[in-house]
Amino acid sequence: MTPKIVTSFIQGKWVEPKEGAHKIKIIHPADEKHVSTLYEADANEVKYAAESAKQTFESGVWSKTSIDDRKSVLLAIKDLIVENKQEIAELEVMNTGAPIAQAYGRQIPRSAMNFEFFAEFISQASNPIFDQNPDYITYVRREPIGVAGLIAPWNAPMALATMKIAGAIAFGNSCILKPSELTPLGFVPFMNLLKKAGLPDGVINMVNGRGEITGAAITKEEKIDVIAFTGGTETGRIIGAESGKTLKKIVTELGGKSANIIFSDADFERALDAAMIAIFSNNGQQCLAGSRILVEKPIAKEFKKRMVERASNLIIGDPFDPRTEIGPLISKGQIEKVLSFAQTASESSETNILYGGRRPDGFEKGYYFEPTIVEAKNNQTTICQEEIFGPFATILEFEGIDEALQIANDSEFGLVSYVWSTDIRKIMKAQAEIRAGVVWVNTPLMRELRAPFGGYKNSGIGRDGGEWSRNLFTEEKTVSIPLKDFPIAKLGGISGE
Ligand code: TXE
Repeated sequence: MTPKIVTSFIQGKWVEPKEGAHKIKIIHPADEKHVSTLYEADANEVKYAAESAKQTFESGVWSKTSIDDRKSVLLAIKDLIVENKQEIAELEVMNTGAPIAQAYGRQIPRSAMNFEFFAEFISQASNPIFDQNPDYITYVRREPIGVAGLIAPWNAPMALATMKIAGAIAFGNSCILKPSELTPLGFVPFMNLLKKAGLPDGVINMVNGRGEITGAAITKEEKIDVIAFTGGTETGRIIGAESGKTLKKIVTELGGKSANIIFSDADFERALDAAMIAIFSNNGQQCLAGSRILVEKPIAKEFKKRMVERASNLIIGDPFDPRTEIGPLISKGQIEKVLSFAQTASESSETNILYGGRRPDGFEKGYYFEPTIVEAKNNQTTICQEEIFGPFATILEFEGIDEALQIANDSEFGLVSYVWSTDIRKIMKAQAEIRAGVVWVNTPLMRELRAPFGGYKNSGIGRDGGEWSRNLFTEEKTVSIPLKDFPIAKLGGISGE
């Protein structure tokens, strides 16, 4: 059942809808129907959420519990996500238009896994001791930082937000989540399961609303100590600047225009399968999309032909149909943005649309966009430089590894990259020289939660994952204790005595 309204969730309770609140219509992107209404949290409501989170933190009810107790709550949250996966997945699809098979197969399992991962992580993490100096023992304590402000995007709402939530609370923090104003629905059943999992009220709070209102109030709030943000690069700049004013710690995971380099010695079929997944899964709306496909000249013609064939076979349809491979884009704004890139491609002499580039036939309603493949003559074209964020692949040809790496690095972004080759020398050169936070060699989308994830250049600042999430969400304290009495200089004593 789709909740009729969504408000804030603070101190374990849903906030009563306020008459004067700004209201946002939640739209199902497949038929453009108004399915729910969001009541926006203003700056006062964000303040209330921050006070609740701070008091909860300071009370110690969560921040001072034992690791074993915290671990069992995190595992209970994971179990409850699995138990409620149908409801959560359906709301996620209702909200995002992502194909249900992908919500079941990837997004919801990942949401559950985030809690399991951090439950296991905290039970194994240890801190360094320095005992090189025989007169002292010096060790490092990790303490929760306080209140985390978590600002999440709309493309994979549950999977991305729960990575932040699980990381924040595992280390003892309280948090305030702000989902995207486009996609609050899946968080309604999620917030409702927290009590049952044994999480004290006030540890996870949620406020909803537009970025420039509710989001901005989070970045300005002094009681918030750390911000974790995933979203667009321009928004990242604003959030970074605002957070700097109150000296918050911050991690940002921003846009990408990731190169997928396919050498002529690659396993062609596997590279083709992976290129399809990397650009067309989640309706192409993912930061780690392999959106710039670089193909070596000898195989380029065949690769383009086969990719077009595959794209023309993709099943576009109702995101609730388990066979659907491509659903609608998230919003009217997003489809207009993607269509404008198709327009640019159709007008430029530097680009050639091989497939798609328009709304598909038979879909009068909904934000549907055909899977699209465009070849570009040079990497300077708009469609090779800007993040499009839709099922829109650009293909460039190259000759030899030096040109491939030059093109791959010729981008303001550097989030992930893909390399397909059977030649270890090429692989080793590429993994060393690519300027991106992740290099996937002969595999698509391998998210190892133990390893750091984040971008170079305009793709962000900082990393998350295992130890890197711990760095973000904890303070480090160095404690030194002498092992014996030693002479302390007697300032103000009688000289020489
Ligand atoms: O994202 P925004 P938008 C990229 C993608 C997309 C573009 C714009 O290219 O087309 O960004 O998308 C909140 N203070 N990605 O405009 O605005 C906002 O409410 C505080 C890449 O929808 O960045 C939402 O919760 N918060 C990406 C979140 O930021 C603010 C995922 C993200 O929205 C704010 C999404 C402000 N001033 C888009 N302004 C990825 N890296 O996966 C907005 N927000």
